[in-house]
Amino acid sequence: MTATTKISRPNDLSAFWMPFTANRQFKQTPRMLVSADGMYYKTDDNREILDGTAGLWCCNAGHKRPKIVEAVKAQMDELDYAPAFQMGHPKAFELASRLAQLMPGNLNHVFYTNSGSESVETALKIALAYHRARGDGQRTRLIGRERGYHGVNFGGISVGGISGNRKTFGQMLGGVDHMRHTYLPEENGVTRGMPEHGAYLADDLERICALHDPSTIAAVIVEPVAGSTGVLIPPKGYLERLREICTKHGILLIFDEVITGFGRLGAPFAVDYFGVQPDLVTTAKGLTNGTIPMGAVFATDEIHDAFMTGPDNMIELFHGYTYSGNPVACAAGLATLETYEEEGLYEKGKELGQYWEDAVHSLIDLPLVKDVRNLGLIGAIELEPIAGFPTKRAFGAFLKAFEKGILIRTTGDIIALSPPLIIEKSHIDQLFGTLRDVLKEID
Ligand code: PXG
Ligand code: PLP
Repeated sequence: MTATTKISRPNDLSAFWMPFTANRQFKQTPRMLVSADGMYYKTDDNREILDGTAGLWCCNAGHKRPKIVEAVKAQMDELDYAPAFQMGHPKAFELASRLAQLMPGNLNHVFYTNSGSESVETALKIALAYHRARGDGQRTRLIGRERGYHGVNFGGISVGGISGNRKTFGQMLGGVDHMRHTYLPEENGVTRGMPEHGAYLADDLERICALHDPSTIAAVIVEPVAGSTGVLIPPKGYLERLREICTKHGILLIFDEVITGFGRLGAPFAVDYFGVQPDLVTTAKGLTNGTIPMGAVFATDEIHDAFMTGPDNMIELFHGYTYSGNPVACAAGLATLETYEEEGLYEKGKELGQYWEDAVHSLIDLPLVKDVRNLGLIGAIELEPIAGFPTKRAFGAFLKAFEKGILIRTTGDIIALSPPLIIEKSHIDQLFGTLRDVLKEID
């Protein structure tokens, strides 16, 4: 039977093994999105759903943006694919130059990947290879943080700090250790913006240095704001302190900006927002507005140049993906950057920040709400868990919210919100008005 004669069975959901999904539960009562425009999705039963999460933190300019749609169509007509190794095409260079211009400091070199997970693997490998290229090859340890999320590949889950993502997958990378996470509910509960207490948590890196000896440590990787594990905002002074300790010991600092990149905080990157300069930055998601899979790792001049020393016919870094710098992804990336710039979307987190913050904090009076926190256009509403049934309450909220026409995201018993940056005050009112009703109605 050929593909064209194969009977289509739209009601058969069994073949698609869905990611990070309770497959059996979902397939009993599926939630299907069939189109999207601007701030709204549409479901197969023709309901509009307000997107409170920018897809999965990636559609920062909202949906079906004309410039991106046109650029992708035109690119498919012109050059669909070009080999990525020992070949180039103009848009890959153009996009890299524009990205390097957008990123502050001397993070001037861009390595393309296809996802956040691949960006993380790439950055960790560059860190190891950098030290080796400089004759410092004993630096092989990688340090992450509890409650960190760095994607799902082996390097990322090893430096990541989520037990559910780690426990099933064997020994993972050797030589990895983890710092304490930055959530201090006693001291910093119900904080607006960055918490006051906890810069000292960065000193946990000194403890790890004392244990392993800093000369064995290649890199530290952190999310400037931890997203996936429930929006953990760094205490004032924490990232600065981490930078100081890394510099003191010759350890590379990697910021994983897969979520914070491309305007989420009200600046192009967390690097701008916090004014702390890392050595490597990982990105993905918002780079193409979520349309075509693409990630990018930024490296400083110093790191890049350390590789450019041998004979010039030598491959400097044994790493790369079939789709690194894919032309269609590059076209989407260029059109995305133009859309962000033309519409002032990097500024939105600042412009709407106060209104957003007030909306997030307006929910604290509800009995089920235990903590609320926010930064830029990110918000978290932490619920009291149902005793003995962690995650159940928040998932109930997610289902009820979808029924009532808003898309929220939950992790554990935390609701995380991260709307497209084109959001307006009326959408914020709709989002939080509906969420208030949801939180009153659920068990
Ligand atoms: N690093 C960070 C900081 C991330 O947030 C990744 C790496 C991995 O990216 P990819 O493209 O491989 O998924 C991420 C991804 C959620 C959620 O709901 C978050 C992510 C992905 C899916 C859902 O919090 N973050
Ligand atoms: N597996 C096999 C057998 C391959 O040939 C390749 C790439 O050539 C890969 C995996 C890696 O694929 P990608 O470059 O898309 O990551």
